[in-house]
Amino acid sequence: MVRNIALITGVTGQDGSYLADLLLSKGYEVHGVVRRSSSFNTRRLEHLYHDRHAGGRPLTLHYGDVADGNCLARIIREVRPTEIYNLAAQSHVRVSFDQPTYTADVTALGTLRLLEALRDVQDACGDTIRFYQASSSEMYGKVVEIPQKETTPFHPRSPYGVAKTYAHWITVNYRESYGLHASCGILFNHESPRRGETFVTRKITRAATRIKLGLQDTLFLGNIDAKRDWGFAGDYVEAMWLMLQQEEPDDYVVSTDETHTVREFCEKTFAQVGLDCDDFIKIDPRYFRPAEVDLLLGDSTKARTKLGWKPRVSFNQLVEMMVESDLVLAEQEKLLRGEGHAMVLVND
Ligand code: NAP
Ligand code: G4F
Repeated sequence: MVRNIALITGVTGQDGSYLADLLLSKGYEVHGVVRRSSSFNTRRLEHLYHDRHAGGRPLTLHYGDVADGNCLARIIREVRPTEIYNLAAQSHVRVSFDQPTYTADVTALGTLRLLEALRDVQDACGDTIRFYQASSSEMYGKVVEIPQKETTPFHPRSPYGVAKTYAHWITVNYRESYGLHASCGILFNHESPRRGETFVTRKITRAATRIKLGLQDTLFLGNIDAKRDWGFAGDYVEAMWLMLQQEEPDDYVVSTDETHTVREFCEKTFAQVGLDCDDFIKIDPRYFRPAEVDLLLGDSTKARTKLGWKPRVSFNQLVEMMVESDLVLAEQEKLLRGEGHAMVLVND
């Protein structure tokens, strides 16, 4: 019988939760690494917990951290996965300027620790474990070519971009040195209703919906001229899985091949709730970065032809989906406020 056992680091994040949904729906036994936290950090997985009680397949969580190589080896030995998806990272670009050493330790060296643990267990147990690395379009940084494809040279512009470039190359190096089935997905920005609230798209959809319901009056932003190639996270996790189903490991760009400014994202979002964004946006220098990535635009021809992958959700549909979901949250917040409950608001 074919064993399909996946281990996901970063399972509590946006992509980890969509990937867990996808793999469970495909009949995988799914395990996730979760960091110990003083408060719950499994919010994005709650629906799976409820599914489990309704007879769905189980998701098993293991305490661990990519800063701790010993625990990674122990988890891999216990789980004996057939596929590992490395999604764990300090993934916020602005924060990486404030915490460069920590970002390097988790995002760059965390990948090396995981590859070393995989190699040790693979050698000791004779298993073959396929490996996925979450590489990023942020590695292109100050782009030398438009659009960016697999062969475009990297020029990272942030400690995060530099850390991801290390993680990318160490994965390629382990593939070439030790014959690992290790693939890197160079994913362009992807968003969803589960996106962290301090990334720009979610910050905008949260603010517009809260402004609409009278819960907020201003949206403070940084560089609204930056251009990004934004897709839907649910589509992108499918590309991750497809990469590990190929006979040969390889690296792939995953993108929509369309680019939009942050301003356009604001205009569409506010228009959807019947407002004009110019009435509410204030530019705050706090949100500018010491070095910016001005333009990202992918060329995903290789993923489309070799993997048979394509994005299903358009830019407009993505905005609509996020606004709809955040409207519900804003309505709930308003209701709670009416009942005298306080809420902590995030606007970073
Ligand atoms: P995310 O929502 O920020 O999730 C990051 C995950 O990593 C969370 O589960 C987080 O745990 C976990 N994590 C952080 N530090 C860790 C550590 N020391 N040990 C173990 N786990 C740790 O990011 P995402 O948007 O899902 O992205 C997934 C991956 O793809 C990341 O590696 C990101 O850098 C990369 N990527 C993302 C995009 C994008 O546009 N979303 C594009 C390209 C590449 P907590 O929940 O406890 O914080
Ligand atoms: O949403 P962002 O923070 O995403 P960014 O920096 O592109 O990084 C994301 O995508 C990468 C893939 O290229 C991932 F690897 C990474 O993990 C992360 O998921 O910012 C997008 C743009 C930037 O140009 C930023 O300067 O929006 C601009 N921006 C303008 N005002 C802002 C804000 N970004 C944030 N977070 N907050 C603002 O107030």
